[in-house]
Amino acid sequence: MQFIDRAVIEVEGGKGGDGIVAFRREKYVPAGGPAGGSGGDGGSVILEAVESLQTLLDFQYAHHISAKKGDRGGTSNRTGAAGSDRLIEVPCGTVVYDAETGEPLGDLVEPGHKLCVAKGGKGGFGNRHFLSNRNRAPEQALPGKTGEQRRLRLELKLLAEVGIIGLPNAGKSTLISALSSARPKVADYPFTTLVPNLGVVRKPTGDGTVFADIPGLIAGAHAGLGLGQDFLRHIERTRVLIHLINFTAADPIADYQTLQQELQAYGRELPTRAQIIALNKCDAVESQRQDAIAAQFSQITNAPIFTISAVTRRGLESLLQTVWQTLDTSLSSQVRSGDKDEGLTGSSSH
Ligand SMILES: Nc1nc2c(ncn2[C@@H]2O[C@H](COP(=O)(O)OP(=O)(O)OP(=O)(O)O)[C@@H](O)[C@H]2O)c(=O)[nH]1
Ligand SMILES: [Mg+2]
Repeated sequence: MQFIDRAVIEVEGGKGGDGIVAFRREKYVPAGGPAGGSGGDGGSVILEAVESLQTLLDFQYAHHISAKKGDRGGTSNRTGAAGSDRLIEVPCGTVVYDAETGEPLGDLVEPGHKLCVAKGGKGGFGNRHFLSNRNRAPEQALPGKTGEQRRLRLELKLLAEVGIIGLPNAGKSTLISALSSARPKVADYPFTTLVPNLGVVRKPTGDGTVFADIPGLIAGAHAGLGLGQDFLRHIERTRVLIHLINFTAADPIADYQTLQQELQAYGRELPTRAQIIALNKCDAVESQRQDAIAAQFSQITNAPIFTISAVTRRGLESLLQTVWQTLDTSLSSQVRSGDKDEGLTGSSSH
């Protein structure tokens, strides 16, 4: 399941430092020569791909990013200090465009890849630079050049890591609205949502994780009924599923089983995908019935079970905590099986 995360930012290289006009004034030297140093170059803005970011969430608020300017030249022919570069971390896979012309500027794929997006301005020459046989005492110095300025469009293809599944009307779209800035239509009838919605949910560690609201799963979806078959294919790429159950339904257990059977029938890796069960709409169910249903669920599954309300937000914090933990666990087991895969590829590629 992919969608494009976008951000527009302005970047500006630092201005070069000005060159200065100065003359040597030393004891016993009647007419000192020119000694005005040149300005230092301005710093550049450089993007760098890092593994620790997965989304462009951080750029929603950082619109203008500039590097430091270079210092003025000094007396005694000293060049001003260069302005330091400004390094901006972006997720691996970020594609960078000039926002005005649409021209692609680069593709930051591997961690450590860097791209200079706004060069700092050159420092201006001090008068010492203009010393020549014809002009022994130049009075001329140049100002530093301004840094490059650009509007950039950053684009990143996102993979949804968490899929929210459940029968129509379970509250999937309501839940993704409560957790992220996605605003899909919510209504009290089935099949309100026709295509998956994605939303970025911020982790406690800061970066975002992509959640997908997967609509249209009904009995028979694996065989092409409803809208669901395509979407089942999409959730193959997620790492954790939140199975959302409508607490107010006549038979929540049967609803759960219907969807589980779809996952089984579809096969691939879906039946073994990590799952978390969220019993939704608890605000509309009296607590005795809540307890009874939750107890029934704990009889038939080992998955963690949460009682939530996407409307009042009850239980959402604990649900998210378990999502983060499950993602961490599935990541470390993926790394282990990734090692194994590498070994296999290695042995077969001769
Ligand atoms: N009382 C209550 N109602 C809820 C809750 N969550 C969702 N609803 C209501 O349930 C109905 C369906 O919600 P949606 O979020 O559209 O459900 P969905 O799973 O996205 O449905 P489809 O898009 O049709 O698959 C709406 O009327 C929601 O207001 C909840 O926690 N409590
Ligand atoms: Mg919906």
